[in-house]
Order: sequence, then C-alpha cells, then structure tokens
Amino acid sequence: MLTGAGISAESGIPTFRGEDGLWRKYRAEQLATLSAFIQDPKLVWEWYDWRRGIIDTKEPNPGHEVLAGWEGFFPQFALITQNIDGLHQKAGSNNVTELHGNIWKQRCIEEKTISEYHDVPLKEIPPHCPECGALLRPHVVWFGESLDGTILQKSFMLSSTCDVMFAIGTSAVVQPAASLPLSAAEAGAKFIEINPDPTPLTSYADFSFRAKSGELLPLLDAELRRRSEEKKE
Ligand code: BJW
Repeated sequence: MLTGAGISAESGIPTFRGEDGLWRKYRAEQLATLSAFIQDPKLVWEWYDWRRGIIDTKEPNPGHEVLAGWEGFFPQFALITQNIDGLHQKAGSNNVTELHGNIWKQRCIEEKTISEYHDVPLKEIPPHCPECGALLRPHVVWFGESLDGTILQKSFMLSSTCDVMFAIGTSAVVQPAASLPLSAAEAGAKFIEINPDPTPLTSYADFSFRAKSGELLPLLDAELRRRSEEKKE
C-alpha cells in the first residue's frame, strides 16, 4: 500500500500538484530544498508552521480509517506513505513507513538528533536545538535529498514481495516513491490504483478506480468483509 497527498485531501489538507495544490502557489525550490533552508530558514519554517497549523486541525477521513482497519484484517498488511501529516497514525495505523518524514518531528542540523514537537504555532522561528543551539530543520525529505536508506530498502522489499499493491492518492511523479508500485507489479503482484485522475502508473495497473479514496475505500472494505464472512459460512 502506497499512499500520497490525495488520501488526506478529503480531510482538508492541500495536495501538492492538484488544482489548489501547494506547488501551484509556492515554488518548491524556494521552500522544499536544503539550499532554500540554508538561504532563509525563517521563511521555510514559517511555511512549515503554517502547514502544521492546518494539519493540526484536521482529522482522518474514512480512507485513512479503512487502511487502519486493514492492519488487523490482512495478516501481512504494510502501509508506506509519502505523507508527512501523521493522519494514518491518528486514524489508528500502528505500522506506518514514512518515506518523506513527519512534519511533527525536527532534526538538529549539527547533531542530527530527531525530536518530536507538537506546539502550534512554534514558539521560536526558526527553532534551535535545546542541546547545542544549532538550527533545527523539519524532519522531512526535500528535493535532491536522499531518502533514509533503511526505510527505502524496507519499502522496496515490502513492495517486491507483496501479493497486492495499491497506489492511493499519489500523482506518482516523485521518485523513488513512484517506483515502488512498479517493483510490485514487475514481481507479479496485482496492482490497483485509486485516484480521480490518471497518473504515469495507470497503464501498469490491473485495476484503476477513478474515485476519491475516502469514498471508494469504505465500499471496497465492505465488499471484502462481506466475502470473507461468506467464506466462513
Ligand atoms: C486524490 C484525491 C482523493 C486528489 N482521493 N486521490 C529529474 C530531474 C530532477 C530531479 C529528479 C529527476 N528525477 C528524479 C528526481 C529527483 C526528485 C524527483 O522525483 N523529482 C520529480 C518531481 C521530477 N526526487 C528527489 O529529489 C527525492 N530524492 C532523491 O531522489 O534522492 C536521490 C537524488 C538526489 C539528487 C538528484 C537526483 C536524485 C526526494 C523527493 C522528496 C519529495 N519531497 C516532498 C516534500 C516533503 C516535505 C513536505 O511536505 O514539505 O514530498 S515533494 C511532495 O511530493 C511531497 C510528496 O510526498 C511528494 C509526492 O506527492 P504526492 O503525494 O504524489 O501528491 P501530489 O499532490 O503530487 O498528488 C496528489 C494526487 O492525489 C493527485 O494525483 C490527485 O489526482 C490525487 N487526489 N484528491 C484520491 N480524494
């Protein structure tokens, strides 16, 4: 299971590339790169503080809730997300692999220590490490930065050994995340896409649902549970 910003759209969190997407209003290279941060940490932190404020008020939607339920329904369920909003965990998912980090965590740029901080708004912008006084940065993966090697390796391992792969609410243009469903399909998994719009992955999908995940996933869930009950009878 790979999710992207679209699964949180129905919770009211802006996507990146949709009609009201963040990259339509803001330039990625001015806000989501290390060089942007080094040049103007205050500006970058103000943007993240604003986004934290939005995310803080939002709740998981039925799409997140179904996936949280599937953790107990399918014996070997794995959830990999590109999202940094923490809504899967808020919905009750315990085992979430976060490819691009988490907006509620920050990292000291000197010591590399990671801490969690939930205050909204931030008390200090830009914030500093309480231990060494160096700048803290959001614990997220910006363009041009490598993903955590262990997380990436685990994600490719899970993808290339699964029976069924879903890609939900991702435009599938950002690498290496977009390659995960392909690695699953190449290894023989059934590949299902849920997205109102086609993506570069669509032509590889066994099934493509042109739908909102918060609407489709509960229907799929009800049908799967009905069939499972039928089998038991
Ligand atoms: C719904 C819905 C509903 C709406 N229900 N669906 C060529 C040139 C230059 C660079 C590259 C290149 N090729 C590859 C690269 C590298 C680059 C990359 O991929 N760039 C491409 C954009 C071209 N990748 C990287 O830099 C990565 N690192 C890396 O590769 O390291 C090695 C390397 C280093 C240097 C050079 C080359 C290689 C790191 C990528 C980090 C991405 N970071 C961000 C920001 C995270 C922090 C933050 O949030 O601030 O991650 S960018 C942003 O995009 C965010 C997302 O996780 C990610 C993916 O977006 P996502 O989730 O797909 O959202 P959207 O908005 O794009 O799509 C939403 C979808 O939902 C749409 O399809 C809607 O239709 C759908 N939808 N409503 C279901 N209700």
